[in-house]
Amino acid sequence: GNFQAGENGKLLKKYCECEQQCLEKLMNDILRPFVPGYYGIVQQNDQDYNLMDDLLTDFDSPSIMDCKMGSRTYLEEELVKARERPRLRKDMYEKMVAVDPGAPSPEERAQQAVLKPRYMQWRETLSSTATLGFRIEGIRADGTCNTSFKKTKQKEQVMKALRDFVDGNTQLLRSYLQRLEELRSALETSELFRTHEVVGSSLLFVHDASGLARVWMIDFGKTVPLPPPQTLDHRTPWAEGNREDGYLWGLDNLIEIFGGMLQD
Ligand code: 4IP
Ligand code: MN
Repeated sequence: GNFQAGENGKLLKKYCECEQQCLEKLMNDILRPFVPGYYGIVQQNDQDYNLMDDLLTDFDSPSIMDCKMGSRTYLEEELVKARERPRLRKDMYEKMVAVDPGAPSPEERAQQAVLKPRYMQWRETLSSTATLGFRIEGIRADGTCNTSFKKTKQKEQVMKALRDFVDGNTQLLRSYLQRLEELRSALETSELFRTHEVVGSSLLFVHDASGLARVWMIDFGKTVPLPPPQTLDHRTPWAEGNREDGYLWGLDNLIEIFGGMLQD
């Protein structure tokens, strides 16, 4: 897999240069408390890894949720690549028909393959990514993994998944909501966030029976610097070329949903 257990509360994640650059910069950014601590590159069995904090060490049998943030889950360069040298992806076609046999177009069916942007956009519109700016990728609780959220799209479906995740515990909802609001304030002042396109990054929610609940930003393999002096507000709708990622729009929606659940 992508991960190896490290020593004393650390984790090795398969090296990715983009992620390495980002983690290094995050260590000097206001976002530092919201990301895993980063300790540089290490080698193991001829493979390079990024060494970072294992975010689960302070928890006892944690419940974990991964929410992929943003309204776009692929870099704009994927569109350029798909136009200039289209690569037929049989693996993505297979993943598509496994979820919805009716999804491929007649042409895609004939080719038994799809282009990557097509697959990524299909995933976005099937889930809440396109309509809410985030989606639940997976939840792990009581020793079982649930990744069957590919069609979790409506606000009500999202709320049900969140309520199940916290097992109806409103104090946990409150803790998460507070942490999300703190994160939003930090994001709105972060120099790194203003100057980077943040795609495919997730929020990791972790709690346990003690009531400890935290949220971290993870996965920076597609977080890339913009050419200066370009900046993003992360709320403006995406149009090809503007590089907006919808990250804060998604976080606004997530915060509103948590808040709404506390009102019910
Ligand atoms: C995956 O699709 C995810 O979108 C990956 O994004 C993406 O990796 C994969 O593209 C794609 O197959 P499923 O989640 O539906 O399986 P992420 O890494 O953000 O989770 P990229 O390379 O875009 O980061 P390929 O091209 O790696 O297969
Ligand atoms: Mn992820």
